Amino acid sequence: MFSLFYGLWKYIFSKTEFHVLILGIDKAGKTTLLEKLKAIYSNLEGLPPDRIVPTVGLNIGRIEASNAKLVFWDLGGQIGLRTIWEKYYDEAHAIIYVIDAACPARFEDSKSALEKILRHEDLQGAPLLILANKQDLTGAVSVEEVARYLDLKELDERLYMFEAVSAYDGMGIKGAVDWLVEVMERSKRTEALRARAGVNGRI
Ligand SMILES: Nc1nc2c(ncn2[C@@H]2O[C@H](COP(=O)(O)OP(=O)(O)O)[C@@H](O)[C@H]2O)c(=O)[nH]1
Ligand SMILES: [Mg+2]
Repeated sequence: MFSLFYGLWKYIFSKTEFHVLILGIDKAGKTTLLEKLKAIYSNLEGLPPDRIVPTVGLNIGRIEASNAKLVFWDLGGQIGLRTIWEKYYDEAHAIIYVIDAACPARFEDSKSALEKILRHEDLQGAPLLILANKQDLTGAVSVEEVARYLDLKELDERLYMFEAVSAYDGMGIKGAVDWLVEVMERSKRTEALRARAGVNGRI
């Protein structure tokens, strides 16, 4: 009986909550973005203590947007922490990839880190939102230029969007989140994650 209710609970839960990875190299602005997301969607619930993961290099943010519950995982970007990323890949509905648009010197590093992410089998089909961050800085390059620089080859089957944002002043963030919710609701990846949660719950 317990397992039946647990399965049902798990199914309902998995239907209403989306997990979004915030990735990018260090200093791209991931944590600043997470804090801005929390500030913009201020009807956030507090994080229940039992769900706080004390792992070094991981921040969690929960918001509600467009009638969906979103859980953001901000994973540390330093090289030494990148192995932690993979543990979260499997459960993610979508990826936000943050790039410091004002620092072309690190575009190459950013590009290769993203290519590695896109090749990872646990992230297959996860919609991808690429943010050209720090647009408030005069030295920031445009989102078109960032897209041209990245010249990504592995996006054919993936839902993706580039967006110019500023994690400082909030520019572009609402539109980006709206897009994210919309694509997560209809992506094959979400369908697969739901099916998996449902099957596990019934066992
Ligand atoms: N001007 C500006 N600075 C930013 C923006 N986002 C982040 N930063 C700064 O960039 C640095 C790295 O940000 P942080 O969020 O710690 O990067 P993370 O390592 O990717 O989590 C910090 O000094 C931030 O204040 C932005 O949109 N505009
Ligand atoms: Mg950070």
